[in-house]
Amino acid sequence: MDLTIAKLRAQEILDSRGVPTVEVEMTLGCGVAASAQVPSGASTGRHEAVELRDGGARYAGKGTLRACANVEGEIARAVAGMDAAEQAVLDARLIELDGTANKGRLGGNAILGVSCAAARAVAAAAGEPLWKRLARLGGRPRLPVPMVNILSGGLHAGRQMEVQDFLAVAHGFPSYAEALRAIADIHRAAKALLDERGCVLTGVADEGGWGPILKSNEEALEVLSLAIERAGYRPLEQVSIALDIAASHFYADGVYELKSEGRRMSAGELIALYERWVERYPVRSIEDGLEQDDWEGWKELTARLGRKVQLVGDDFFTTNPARVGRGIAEGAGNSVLVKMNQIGTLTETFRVLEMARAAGWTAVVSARSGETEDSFLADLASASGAGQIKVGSVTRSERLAKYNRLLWLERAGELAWRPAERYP
Ligand code: 2PG
Ligand code: MG
Repeated sequence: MDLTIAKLRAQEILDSRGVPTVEVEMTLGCGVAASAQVPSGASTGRHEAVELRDGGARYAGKGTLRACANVEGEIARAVAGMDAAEQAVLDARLIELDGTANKGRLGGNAILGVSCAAARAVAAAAGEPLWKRLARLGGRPRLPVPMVNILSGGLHAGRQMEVQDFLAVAHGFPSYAEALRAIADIHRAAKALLDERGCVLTGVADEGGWGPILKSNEEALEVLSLAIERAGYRPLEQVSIALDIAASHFYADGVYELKSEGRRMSAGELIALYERWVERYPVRSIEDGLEQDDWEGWKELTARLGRKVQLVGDDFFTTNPARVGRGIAEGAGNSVLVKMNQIGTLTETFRVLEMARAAGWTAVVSARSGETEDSFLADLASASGAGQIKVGSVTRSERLAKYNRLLWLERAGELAWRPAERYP
């Protein structure tokens, strides 16, 4: 079968916020074609791969016509005739062609689209599910535990609260389907609790979570804890709470400002607050608890909470092998959030997953707040055996494309589900 790259097409499409992004379609020599859509973040990290945007007035500068032109022009010429099944060789060629450290010349969005479309096209040509193809890139397949957004704040919900995500992790269930059902129950119970408190709901936020106006960040934590119990589940044994603090987005000049509560805190005071939350509530995972370049603070956070709590680096690591390597060496964090578009190729994404595994760290495969209907992440999380997936809430179809795809993958019966009573 001819798996050489014959043709690339790229289309400017819209993401779940109505902002342009990129879809790439790859056609192989054998005639099989497949495509992949690229997501886009809002609370982005300083060290992420660069999304190439057009600038100017069109789409308020956010158009992706230049990125698409790069796919159909320079990239297509450079990769024509290459073997699409040689993912590492293809990705290395893309990186070399771009020539910058942050993929800013051709665009991380253009490059990732090509990288993912290649994996899909090869899977389609072989007539196998995407996860099987991806597993060949270095995974230990198993279904992921869902980490699901129930309440939203921060940049995803008009900054009503500073903490960006209050999530439920359903880990103590006999199957993925049962875990997902528990999440839907908790999501419903949270709404009922918010209604009872007479809370003004601002509709759903960017990732489909409830975006309530509450008195404090801690009140959201209280509501989520109550929702778990009201839905009939045992905290810590079946369901734990994860927080994505996204602390870089309320930090300036050494100070974390909780505006909604009229409080200003140092890194040490914020860590003390987390310690209190971990004592009082079933919190077992904290993402981006501190600012993205505060290496000393992260070491202190890890020393104080790392034995009990999963400390996930998102903006802190930006799925970057060099930053994750430093975190492992220095004891800063103990878990990595994996977002393909932060780094820009599948090969580098798998490298980060492998580094985490080798260090005994956990990993969470994550979507972006700006998503598409592409379900690629469900296959990536399953193929890699990352163990956890975070795709937003259980509303809005760009989120459900992934959660629902996992239901089918479980039903096919080839992927193991390893529920753990203790989390992480
Ligand atoms: C995050 C992500 C997804 P964004 O911070 O983890 O929740 O948000 O895509 O806006 O960076
Ligand atoms: Mg995050």
